[in-house]
Amino acid sequence: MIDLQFSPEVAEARAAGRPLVALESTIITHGMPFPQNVETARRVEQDIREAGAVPATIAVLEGALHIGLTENQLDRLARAEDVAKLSRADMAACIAAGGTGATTVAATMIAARLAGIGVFATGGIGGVHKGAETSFDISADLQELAQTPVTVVSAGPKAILDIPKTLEVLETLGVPVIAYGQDSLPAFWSASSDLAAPLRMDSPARVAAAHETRARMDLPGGQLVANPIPAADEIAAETLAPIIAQAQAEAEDRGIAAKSVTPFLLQRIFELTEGESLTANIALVRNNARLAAEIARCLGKTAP
Ligand code: PSU
Ligand code: MN
Repeated sequence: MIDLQFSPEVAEARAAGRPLVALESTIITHGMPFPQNVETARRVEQDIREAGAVPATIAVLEGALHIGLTENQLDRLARAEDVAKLSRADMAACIAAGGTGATTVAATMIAARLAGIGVFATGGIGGVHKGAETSFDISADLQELAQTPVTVVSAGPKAILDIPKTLEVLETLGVPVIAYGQDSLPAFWSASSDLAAPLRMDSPARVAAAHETRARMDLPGGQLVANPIPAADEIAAETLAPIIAQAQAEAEDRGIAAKSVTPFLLQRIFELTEGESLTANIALVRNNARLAAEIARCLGKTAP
């Protein structure tokens, strides 16, 4: 088994059997500008503590897979430029080469499983990009959800994606997609979409019970929770649609491809909304962190 580098806070929580919530680091290095990225990362960790769980932010630093970062490590990662964005395909290569990289949803799920952490909070998962019928751009996050048993709390697929196609692929892969507290599938910056979610759950205990039932059935793969952004922070889908379309057209004109697509789109939408998309993104991540902490607290407490 690969060595894991636990932060003092996470090591202590493990020894005491306290509930842990994994957090990714690509959102810090590629999803938000400095200094909002590090402020958000710290704020989200604090939200998890206040909700009675322990945060474990995951990253690869100089060849070591870290489960939980110190203040200093978090700060250095947030300021660093040209950090690799790691997914299933390149995480091991980065570790073997002694490199440094931020973990995406897929890579964070792999690390969380190795560390025995069942729940992970993020903003939005990667999915099927618009135009995937020609570009074939489908995030490795979807395959990961199909094979790694971690419950991922998101605000739904990012609205830059083709959401109906993303749902279809998740269905094909056998991934439970659970809207939290409503019937409609949340769409990241907007609390609802015109698509019904395949499943609905109304309490953290129910999500935890479904997670544990899957484990007892020996089913590979995780669950995707889609937690709607709080109403006060959402941006209407109609407002965003032309902005997303413009960002997408620019990405195509400039030949942006592969790993750069999502970071480019998020950055352009941030500029075009004059920061409003970032404010909403921060609110939804915090909301997901609080729910993930509640789910983590229920794990191990549901009846077999
Ligand atoms: N959620 C956010 N912002 C982000 C991400 C999630 O609010 O930047 C990151 C996650 O790491 C996710 C990645 O795995 O975007 C998706 O990248 P891609 O589309 O290239 O698979
Ligand atoms: Mn992609």
